[in-house]
Amino acid sequence: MFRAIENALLFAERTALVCGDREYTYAALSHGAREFAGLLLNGRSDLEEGRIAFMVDPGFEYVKVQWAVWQAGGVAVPLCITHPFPSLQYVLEDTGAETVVASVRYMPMLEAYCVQQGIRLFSVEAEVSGEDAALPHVEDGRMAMILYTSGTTSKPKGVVTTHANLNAQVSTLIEAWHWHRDDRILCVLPLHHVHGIVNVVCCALYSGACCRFLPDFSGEAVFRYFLEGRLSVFMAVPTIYFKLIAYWETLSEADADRVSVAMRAFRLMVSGSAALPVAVMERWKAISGHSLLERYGMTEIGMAISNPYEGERRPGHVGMPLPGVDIRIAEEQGLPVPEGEPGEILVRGDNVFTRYWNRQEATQEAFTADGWFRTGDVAVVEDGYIRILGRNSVDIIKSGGYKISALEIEEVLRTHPGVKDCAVVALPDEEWGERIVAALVTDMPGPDPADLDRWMRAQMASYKVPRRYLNVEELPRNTMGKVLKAEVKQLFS
Ligand code: MCA
Ligand code: AMP
Repeated sequence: MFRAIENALLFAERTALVCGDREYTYAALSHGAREFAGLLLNGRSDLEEGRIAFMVDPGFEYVKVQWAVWQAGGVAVPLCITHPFPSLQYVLEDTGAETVVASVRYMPMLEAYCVQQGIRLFSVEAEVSGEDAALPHVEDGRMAMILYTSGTTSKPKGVVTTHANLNAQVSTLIEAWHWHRDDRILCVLPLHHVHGIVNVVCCALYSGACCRFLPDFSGEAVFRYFLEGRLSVFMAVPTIYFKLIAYWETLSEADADRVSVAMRAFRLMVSGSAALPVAVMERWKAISGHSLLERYGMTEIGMAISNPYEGERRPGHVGMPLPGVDIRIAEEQGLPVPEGEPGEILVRGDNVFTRYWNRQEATQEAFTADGWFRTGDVAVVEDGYIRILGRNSVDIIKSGGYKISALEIEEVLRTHPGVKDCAVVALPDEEWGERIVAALVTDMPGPDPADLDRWMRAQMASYKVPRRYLNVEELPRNTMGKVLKAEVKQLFS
C-alpha cells in the first residue's frame, strides 16, 4: 500500500493539511480515512480493486476519501471538479465505477445518472458508524489509481498506477528534492492530475510535511499566503509563474518588495508539466531570487527527469534522470541514438504505470518489445543535461499545463449541426504555452462564435475549448486526403 498511510502514524500530532483556517493533524486524517473506509466497505472485507470515483473539492475531505479508497482495497478515480457532465460520464462509464463520492455541491449533477446506472452515490459528509472497520491487507502490486490523460486517440485513456508505482514516484522525489517533515507546501493545482496529486499532496504527506490548499488560483491569493511567511515549497506549471509575474508587476513598489522578500525565504520552487520559457525563468529569478527547478514527467510515469536540487539548474533543459529511473534517447526502433543526437525519450523503472485501463492495444503500442515506455517526446542530451525538443505528434497540445488531444476536440466539434468538418491546431502562446484554435468548414456565414463557445463548454472542459474559430471553404489536404496541420496553422497567422 502507498506508504504515506503507514507513515502517518509517525507524525500523529503534526499538521498534515490546512484548508481555509482549519488545520488537520495526521491523526485526524488517519482516523477520518479509516472511518470512511468502513463506509466504503459497507460490510465487505475488501473492495477488490472496485473503482471508486470521487468528485471532491481540494482539501481534507479529498485526501480522506483517497486514503479510504486505498485502505479499503479500491481504486481511486478522482474526477475533475470543473468538468461538464459528459466528461464525467465518460470516466464513470469507462472505469465502470461502482461507487461515487461527492462534495455536497456536486451531488445534484450526479444523482440522476447514478440512480439510473445503479451506482452507489454518497456525500463526502455521509455519516460514518464511528467504529473502526477491519481493513484488508493491500499488496503493493495492486491497482491504486486511474487518471485520465489525452493522447493520440480521440478519447482520453485511463492510466493505471499501482501502489508500488506511487511509492516509486514519490520516493524518488523525496530523495532528489530533499523533502522533509518541516516542509510546508501550497497546493494550487487541480487534483485529477499527477502534478497536484503526486508531486504536491502525496510527497508532502509521505514526508510528514504540511500541505495547504488554495482551491481557486489567483495571484492575489497566492501572494497573500506567501506573505504569511510559513511556506517553504511551491510547485506550479509555467502558465502559473507567468500569471504570478504579471500580477507582481501590478503591485506597488512596497508591496512587490514585501512579496519578493517572502519568496526568498522558500527552500524550493519547481516548474513542470510544460516547457518553462527561459524568459519566465529569468524574470522569476529577478523577482523571487529563485532559479526554478524544472523537471519533466508524464501521467504514465510520474517524474522522470529533473534539474539538480544542488548544482546548476540549466535554463531550457529538464536535467538528468531521477534516482531509480532509466532513460534512453532512442531512434524509431527503440535503440539508443549517439549522444548529442535527437531521439524519443524512453522510460523504464518502478515508476512506470502498468497499463491503460481496458486498452490492451494502446498499452502494447506504448512499450517497446524490451519493455521501455515510449513517451512520444523528442529530446537531446547536451553536456549531460536533457533538452526537450518537442513531441512526435502535432495532435497533442499542452495549454496551461493540461495535455489536450486535438482529435478529441475535432470529434466533438463535428457533432455540432453547423460544422461540416474541422481541424484543431495549437499556436504558440507566451502565457498558455499553446493556444487552441479551430478551422471550421461550414455553410457560410457559419455558427456564431459566442454560441459555439457556449455549446462547446457544455460538452468539454473549458481548457479544451478553442479560443478562436476561423471559417474556411475547405481544409488544406495532401494528395492522400490527410489534413495538413502545418498549413492550417498558417491560416491563423
Ligand atoms: C483557461 N483559459 C484559457 C485556458 N484555460 N485560455 C486559453 N488557454 C487555456 N488553456 C481562460 C478561461 O477560459 C477563462 O477565460 C480564463 O482563462 C480563466 O479561466 P480559469 O479556468 O479560471 O483559469 P485559471 O483559474 O486562471 O487557471 C489557469 C491555471 C489552470 C491555474 C493555469 O489552467 C491550471 O490549474 N493548470 C494546471 C494544469 C495541471 O495541473 N497540469 C498538470 C498535468 P474566460 O473567463 O474568458 O472564460 S500533469 C502533467 O502534466 C505531468 C504529469 C507533469 O509533468 O506534471
Ligand atoms: P500529461 O500527459 O498531462 O502527464 O503531460 C505529460 C507531457 O507534458 C509530457 O509528455 C511532455 O510533453 C510535457 N511536459 C512535462 N514536463 C515538461 C517540461 N518540463 N518541459 C516540456 N514538456 C513537459
